[in-house]
Amino acid sequence: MSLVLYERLCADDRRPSPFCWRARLALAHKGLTPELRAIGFTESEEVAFSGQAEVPVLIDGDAVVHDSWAIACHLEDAYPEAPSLFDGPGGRALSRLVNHWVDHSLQRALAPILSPYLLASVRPEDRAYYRRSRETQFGMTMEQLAVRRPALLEALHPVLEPLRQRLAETSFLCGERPAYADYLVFGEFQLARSVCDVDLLGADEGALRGWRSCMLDLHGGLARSVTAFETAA
Ligand SMILES: N[C@@H](CCC(=O)N[C@@H](CS)C(=O)NCC(=O)O)C(=O)O
Repeated sequence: MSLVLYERLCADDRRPSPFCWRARLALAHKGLTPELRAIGFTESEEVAFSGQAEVPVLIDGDAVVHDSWAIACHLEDAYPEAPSLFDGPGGRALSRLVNHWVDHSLQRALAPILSPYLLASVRPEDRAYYRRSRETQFGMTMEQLAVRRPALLEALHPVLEPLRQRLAETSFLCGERPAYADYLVFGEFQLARSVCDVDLLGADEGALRGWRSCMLDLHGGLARSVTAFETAA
C-alpha cells in the first residue's frame, strides 16, 4: 500500500510546518512510515491534484486527503487496529476543540514571534512570497514584528497557562500516554525549534519543558532527528 505525505520544505532541508508535524506524528503513532515529498512555498502546483494548495497532503492508496485534521481522522478510521489517536468519539471531539484552540489562540500568539525567523529559514526563492503573504496577514512588516518581540513573548505567557495546568496533572496532555492533542500542541514547538533559539518558556516551566523533551523522544526520536535551528548548516 503506497503512503505518501507532502510537507513543507525550507532551507537546509528543514521541515518547520506545524500542520505537517501533526500528520507526521499521527502516522508514526499508527506505526506507519510514509514516503515524504517536501515542497517549497512557491511549489504549490505539486499538490494541485488534491484540489487545493496547502500541505500536508496524504496519499493513502486511492485516497487523497488534505488538511491535518482530515488526515488524523482518516488514519483513525482507516487503521482502527493501530493505537488510537483519539481514544473514542469523546476524545475525538475534545481533540478537535484543542485543534481550534491551537489554530486560533496558540498560533495567534506564536506566529508574530516566529514569522521573522521563518522568513530567514525559507528557501531563498520562496522569501519574497513568504514576506508578502505574512506581512499582508499581520498588517505590518517583519522588521516591525521583530521590534515587538519582547511584548509578544510577554503576551504568550498567559496563553500557555492551560498547558501548564494540565502538565502539572499528567505526563502528557492526553494522560499517561501521548495522543493527537499532544501532537497538535507540539507541532508549534517543533516549528519554533526548526527556525530559532528563542526560549518560548519561562523559568518556572519545568513540566512544559519536560513534556516537550519527551515529545522529541517519541517514536524513535522522530522529531529530534530532523534539522533544528542549532543543527542547520
Ligand atoms: N487547516 C490546514 C492548514 C494547512 C496550512 O496552513 N499549511 C501551511 C503549511 S506551511 C501551508 O501550506 N501554507 C500555504 C502558504 O502559506 O502559502 C491544516 O490543518 O492542514
